[in-house]
Amino acid sequence: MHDFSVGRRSFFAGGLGLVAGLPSSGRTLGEPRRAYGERAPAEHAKRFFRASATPGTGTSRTPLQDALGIITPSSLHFESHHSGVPDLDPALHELLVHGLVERPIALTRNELRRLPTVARIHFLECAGNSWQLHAGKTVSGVQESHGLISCNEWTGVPLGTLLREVGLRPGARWVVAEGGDASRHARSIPLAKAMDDVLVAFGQNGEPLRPEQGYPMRLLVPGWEGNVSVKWLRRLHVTDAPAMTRDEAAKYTDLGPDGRAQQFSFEMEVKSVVVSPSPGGRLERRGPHQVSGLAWSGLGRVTRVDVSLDGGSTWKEAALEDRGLPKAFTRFTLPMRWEGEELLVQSRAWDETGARQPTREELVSARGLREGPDGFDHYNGITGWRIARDGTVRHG
Ligand SMILES: Nc1nc2c(c(=O)[nH]1)N[C@H]1C(S)=C(S)[C@@H](COP(=O)(O)O)O[C@H]1N2
Ligand SMILES: [Mo]
Repeated sequence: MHDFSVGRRSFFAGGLGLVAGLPSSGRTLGEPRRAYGERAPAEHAKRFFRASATPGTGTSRTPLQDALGIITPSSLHFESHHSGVPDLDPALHELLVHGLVERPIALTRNELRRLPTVARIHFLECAGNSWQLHAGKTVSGVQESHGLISCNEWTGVPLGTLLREVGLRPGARWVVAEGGDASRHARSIPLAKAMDDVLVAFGQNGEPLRPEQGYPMRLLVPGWEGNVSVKWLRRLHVTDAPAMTRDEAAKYTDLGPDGRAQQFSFEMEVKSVVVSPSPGGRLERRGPHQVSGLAWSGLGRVTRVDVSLDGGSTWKEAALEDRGLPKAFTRFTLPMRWEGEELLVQSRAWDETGARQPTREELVSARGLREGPDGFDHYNGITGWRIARDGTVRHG
């Protein structure tokens, strides 16, 4: 049983250096103004990816270990591209809305912006995020195991508004969204979701989408596997049935233990991870520390997060920096003290549907275990980081 109590000892007990007057700072003229800002030169957080023969294809991961708050900077939003980032001219690129609609239409980004817009904070998570943990692999850190997720403020037109504007014809049941990249990436979305909270987004964190996030417009399908949020959106085809595209037939169909595949598993279920401390970081000194992490659920709000320091024997409820945002990051924190002992730090989350984040054992017994990355989508199990006596942090 671990003693979580921080007691009355101050975070600064033991002294963090004696005060010897004001730190030195120059009195020379500072740097000039800038038309477009840059971060401080001493800050180096960056996306991670391995070099490959086709650099446009593949993923890059968000450095969650460096994340502050719940918003991922646009420049650090993870990427997943099937055929690179297309160079689309916003004046020429059009979104075609057709099929079972009364008034087919083609819209540029600026024409789309004439419709009423909303701004919403949502996470976006690739279905493959954390597959290594399902497979039982040891990871270098939270960027490798969880970095295929980011959380941004997205500005756009609700897809329901756009569909009402063009008018649905009888029999309309699905919306097939197609991207303007070379792969013509396409996914089918049931009409109920399309009319609920899907956005045709053109804004990200207060400015136009970054090219890698789908400029000039993309779908943002809150809470669902990232693959459905079609980037560089060029076509919305309203149909009576799913299109059975490559990415919903050959891919993104979860295999069960009996080898049969589930056709659609859209929702990203409740999940959490400790980002501090996490591998690569280190507890520098004994005494009070803070455990901090991120929790999310594709089914709504996170209602509770527990933290364990002893590998799951005892748990304590963490504080939520809760802004009540559904399908968004929730930051959790818990004070702890460390006196040089070995710890195994874990978190587990609940969402408003009552679902609890499962253990790996629960997931493996429900879904089975296969070799290789295929078949390991939608892993949301509990993760643990080990703290060694010297304060270093590692996985496994
Ligand atoms: N047109 C298009 N849309 C796409 C993709 C793509 O390759 N092409 N990748 C999908 C996948 S697999 C994911 S996880 C998300 C990632 O979005 P992001 O790159 O903005 O993080 O976009 C989805 N939308
Ligand atoms: Mo993805």
